[in-house]
Amino acid sequence: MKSKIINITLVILVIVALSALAFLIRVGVRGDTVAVLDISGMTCGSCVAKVKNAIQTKQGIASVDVDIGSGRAVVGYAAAKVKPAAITAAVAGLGFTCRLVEVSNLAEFKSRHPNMAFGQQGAAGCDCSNK
Ligand SMILES: [Cu+2]
Repeated sequence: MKSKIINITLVILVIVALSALAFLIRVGVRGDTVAVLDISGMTCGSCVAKVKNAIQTKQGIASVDVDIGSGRAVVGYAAAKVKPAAITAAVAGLGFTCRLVEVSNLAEFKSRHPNMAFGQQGAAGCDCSNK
């Protein structure tokens, strides 16, 4: 009985440790560039989740914010690791029409959009719903 509890505790600890590690690896990407995408065809939260996932799983992505109302996605990424064309292609691959609106480095983006909130990674943790 006692060893069963210890086993369960161990399993839980391992799961927590692994998810913490996965999180660290993901936020470990330092975004130095911000791409703003115009996406048409998103109709519900599931579309948003699909778009987010398609972008997020690419290498070099630091943050993804998708706003269904404006059809805008703001993506923070490492320019050395991924090209904006690859990001739009990932979204287009889902069947959405995706256009690259703007690419700027972090400083440019902040000065152009001073009211956008940034995520803790220093990339575009943008709250587009404020627009
Ligand atoms: Cu949908």
